[in-house]
Amino acid sequence: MKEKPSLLIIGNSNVGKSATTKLLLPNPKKFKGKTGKSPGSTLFIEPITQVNLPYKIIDLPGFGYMRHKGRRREDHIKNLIIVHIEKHHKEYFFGIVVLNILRIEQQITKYFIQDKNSIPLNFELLQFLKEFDIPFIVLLNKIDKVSELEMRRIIAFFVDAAREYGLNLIHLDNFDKTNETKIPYLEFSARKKTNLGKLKSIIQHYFNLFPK
Ligand SMILES: Nc1nc2c(ncn2[C@@H]2O[C@H](COP(=O)(O)OP(=O)(O)OP(=O)(O)O)[C@@H](O)[C@H]2O)c(=O)[nH]1
Ligand SMILES: [Mg+2]
Repeated sequence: MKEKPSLLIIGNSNVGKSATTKLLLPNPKKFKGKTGKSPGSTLFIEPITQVNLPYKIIDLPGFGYMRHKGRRREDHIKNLIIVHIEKHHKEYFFGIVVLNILRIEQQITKYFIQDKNSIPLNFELLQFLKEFDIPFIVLLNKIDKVSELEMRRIIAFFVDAAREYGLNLIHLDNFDKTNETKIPYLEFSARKKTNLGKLKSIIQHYFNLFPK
């Protein structure tokens, strides 16, 4: 029997990757990975498989935001992720890039101020995934922590900044699945399960398309 295709879950530390993973499992109680208050809860690349789940989920360790745990470990994790994707990109039918909506502005502004020639890590990651032809969605998580107005403002800022780096983002509701030059995004809350149905249906769409 052929291996099940994989779903990639990637993003900075503590953004809610494991919390999102848990919501996709038919049997969340059996999920051994933990979600935690301390960044760096997930440290190993271990595929999650369940009998009633038609694909594997790879909940990658988070990078960044681990300064107290040391730069060397941070570089190590970044390397681990790059090597992993280079080696396994063909097995992925879809990817979810999880961002913490509360950190977006700060992160982008930091790069603009520090070094105008450098590119924010998350944009770098989006470009990296595009190069490997893995279709993916950007999940703006933790929207339960901001007001509707605040959310709209941050999203507009994010979409504008991304465009400057040549990344065209579009809301999932307006995303054309037959023309993937744009990258879909979706506001989300793993805590409140906001838009979980929409997320599941785009995952299903790409799962069905994947050659098995
Ligand atoms: N308010 C709120 N908290 C959330 C949400 N999603 C996750 N969290 C919390 O954020 C913290 C980090 O969540 P995790 O799922 O462990 O994050 P992670 O990205 O897997 O973190 P690492 O494994 O360290 O990279 C936990 O305390 C979660 O309960 C959300 O949508 N809203
Ligand atoms: Mg985790």
